[in-house]
Amino acid sequence: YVLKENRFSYQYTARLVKRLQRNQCVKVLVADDSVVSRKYIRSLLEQHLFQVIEADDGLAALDTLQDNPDIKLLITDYNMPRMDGFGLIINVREQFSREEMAIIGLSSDSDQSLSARFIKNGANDFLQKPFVHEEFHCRVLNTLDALDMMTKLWEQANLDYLTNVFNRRYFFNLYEQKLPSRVESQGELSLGLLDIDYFKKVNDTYGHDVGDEVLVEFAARLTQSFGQRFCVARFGGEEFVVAFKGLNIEKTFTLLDCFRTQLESTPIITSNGKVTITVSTGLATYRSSETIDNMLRRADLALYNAKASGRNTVCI
Ligand code: GH3
Ligand code: MG
Ligand code: MG
Ligand code: MG
Repeated sequence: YVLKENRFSYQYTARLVKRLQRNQCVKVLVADDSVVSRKYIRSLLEQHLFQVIEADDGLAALDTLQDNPDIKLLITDYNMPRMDGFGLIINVREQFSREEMAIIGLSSDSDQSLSARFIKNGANDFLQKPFVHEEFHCRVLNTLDALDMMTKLWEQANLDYLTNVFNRRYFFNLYEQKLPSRVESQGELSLGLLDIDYFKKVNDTYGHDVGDEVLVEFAARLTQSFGQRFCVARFGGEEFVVAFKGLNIEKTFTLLDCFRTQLESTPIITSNGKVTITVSTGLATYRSSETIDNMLRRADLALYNAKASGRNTVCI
């Protein structure tokens, strides 16, 4: 019986420690016009090691969010001057989805319809003031656990399991159908289709695990070179795509060719020694009102030409 008890308490403690570690990385914004209320909520959150930022009304909260887009949880009062809680969350939901930020509404108002209205406007939960500490903590932790779970689900659906770049599904969700309007609003668009040369040989020579390491490093270099500005996705196997938007074809070509020369001159360090790889790239630039499938077909044709002309090259 004692053992059982210990095991329970060990698991309980482990869960608590894990949560506290998570909380340390979580920024919470508290929007409330009452200083007393704000300080009180801050003290409750800090007991659980959260990073707390305060705002004294809805407009101030919006400003704070511009400077801190990594805020994970917004706790907002209803009645506030300049902009109330509803105005605030309607604005916030235009910029941050439920997968990106959680919102808990608060009010000391006795109006019973407030909780439903908060939730309809985009809040995840609502608390009536005054509340008991325990309920506050339970709701905050539940809301954040749900957010973590949504983030995990989103990542599993949209990121490539091996290399952590976007997957095919994400790429097509982003570009399918909406192509013409997207290109018009963002300027030129080119797709670079990159395929590692003779990758089968890497697997055959060094083994599949080293092949995986090479793919991970190749994706990391793509992200390093292009990931900040452009969408980098793994299409499957050793084939990747980069969507260059707002850049003309000459500049895009230069970037891709630069990546190619850097790749061939910088061996990849693996658990089985250095491996040098090269890449062939097909490049296609958007033509008026064509579909993403058509662009990809043209990029694939250019890639075929790059392979046929001896590999380690960029073809248009
Ligand atoms: P080419 O220059 O014509 O592109 O030749 P290649 O050998 O790169 O192309 P091919 O399509 O014949 O072979 C691709 C290889 O990539 C075959 C497959 O086993 C390997 N591959 C696909 N996905 C993975 C993966 O996730 N991990 C590893 N290690 N290998 C993979
Ligand atoms: Mg108020
Ligand atoms: Mg290949
Ligand atoms: Mg291939």
